[in-house]
Amino acid sequence: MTEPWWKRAVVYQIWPRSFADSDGDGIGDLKGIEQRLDYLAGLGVDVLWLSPFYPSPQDDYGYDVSDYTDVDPMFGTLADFDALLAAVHDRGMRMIVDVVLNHTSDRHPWFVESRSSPDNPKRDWYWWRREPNNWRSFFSEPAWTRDERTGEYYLHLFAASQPDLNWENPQVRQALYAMLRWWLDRGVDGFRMDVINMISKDPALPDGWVPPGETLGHGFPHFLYGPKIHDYLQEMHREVFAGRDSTYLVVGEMPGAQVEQAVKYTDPARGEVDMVFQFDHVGLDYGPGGKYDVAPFDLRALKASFGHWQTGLAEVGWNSLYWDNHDQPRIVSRWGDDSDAWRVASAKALATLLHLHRGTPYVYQGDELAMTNYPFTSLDQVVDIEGVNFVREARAKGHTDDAILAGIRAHGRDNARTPMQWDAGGQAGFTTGTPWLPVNPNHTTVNAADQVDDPDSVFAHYQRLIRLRHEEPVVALGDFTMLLDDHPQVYAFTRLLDDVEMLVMVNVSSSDASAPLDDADVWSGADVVLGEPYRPTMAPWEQRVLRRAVDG
Ligand code: TEU
Repeated sequence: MTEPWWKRAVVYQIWPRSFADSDGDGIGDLKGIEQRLDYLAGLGVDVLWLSPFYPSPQDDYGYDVSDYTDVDPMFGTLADFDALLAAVHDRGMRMIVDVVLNHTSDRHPWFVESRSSPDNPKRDWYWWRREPNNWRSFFSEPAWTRDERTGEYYLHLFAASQPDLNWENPQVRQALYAMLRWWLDRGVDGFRMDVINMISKDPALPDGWVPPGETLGHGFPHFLYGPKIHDYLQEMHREVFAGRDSTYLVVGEMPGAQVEQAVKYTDPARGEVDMVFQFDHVGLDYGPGGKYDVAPFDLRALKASFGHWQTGLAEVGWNSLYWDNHDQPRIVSRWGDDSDAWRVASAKALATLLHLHRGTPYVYQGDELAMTNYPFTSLDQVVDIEGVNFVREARAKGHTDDAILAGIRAHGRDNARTPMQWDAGGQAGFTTGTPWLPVNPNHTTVNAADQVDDPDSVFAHYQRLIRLRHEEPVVALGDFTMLLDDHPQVYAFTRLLDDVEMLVMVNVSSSDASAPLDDADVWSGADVVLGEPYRPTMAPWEQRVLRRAVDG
């Protein structure tokens, strides 16, 4: 059985607002992306994931869509989109688009109609209630807003300007399926589906558990794995992809998804999605206070999490592999070491660790350059709605600005959203105008121009890893076995396929490590694919990838 193409692919995420600005308005756009396609082809990635570019009031930077089948003028036109897609295909790459199916903008005509009166035919396209339940939204406020016009409340798991669609209503589902078919007819190669595991709610909308000292409840058990989630995903798959001969890529973003659920979601026989973005590892350094309460990182916890998912989807299903995206801080600053001494080595080490697991790797724009977190100095610099709402709530709870700033500096989403660093010039080559968000001052030393022709650069290391996945079947398809589970510094594992075994060892720390392997002798003479030959000690951020032949 031939494996689907995406099992050997590497995906590159573009967050259009901050990738490349072609018209000097300080905001990235589609023409800007097209102008940088040779850079992406040179990196070797197979698929571009384009975060939302649709008309939007930009309250949540595009994840509040007011028109699903057009392009926001700040990003360009549908003609620009078609030209971009054609140019991507001309270079042998594919492109998937981000679709936001759980909620729309409150400026979307569907919601404008729905809120107009209780008798409007689209009233039931959203969740309206005379009395709200106690759910908390993901953006630090009640998940219900009272609409003055009718005195009723509507549900929004995110911002008040992102009302949730009511998937119980078949008209809603059919309208979304038609939209998805519209983009497939336009030639896109698949979808990244935003918070797709939240589309089925428990229709009783019961109150959630209220943590001590809090007033709002956590509704997660009532919408993160709703009663009809598998029915809806299977219906969508039938309605959207049936009768189409291409093999598309569909990745579902699923906060809170568990391995057992992911096996069902990604089992090809069930016709739901191809892979999911799970959040287990991105919460490992969250303290009891949540995302902005930063707790120490423990490599053993990461090994336990990745190991759990590697084993859990070894037989059925498929993993996505990611450190970063537009919602996460930069990994080299988070679990690497972004000091001048270790930034390059730690970025390469973390890339090797991630890319050689079994699953499809995702590169977030700038990861391949070791872009770092932004040196925020004040809470006034926070522009992301999740951060802004968190700051307001934390201040109301009496937290000091210094404490809040520490959380924002470490885990704020704006860290991932600073403009792409193309060169050391004024605005990092991102724009000839004034960027909508300041460029990271370290762009003078961290930029693409300095790296694309440097064989020792982080960019070149990503090229090697991507080539390895294309050329070595063991990387794409080999069985995974974790080693040294309890080692606090070294992450080690093997991959095995037929008569080829690969050993991957990475010192995930800025200090020397001792990491003797029980079967060291079998690796002493192995081929060195990346890094250093085997020896029982490892230098800070040292990595080694060895290959040997085994009896198949
Ligand atoms: O993110 C869903 C999500 O769970 C994140 O918001 C998460 O809560 C947090 O930021 C990461 O720890 C998706 C999109 O990726 C995000 O940009 C949107 O804000 C959100 O959905 C609503 O559409």
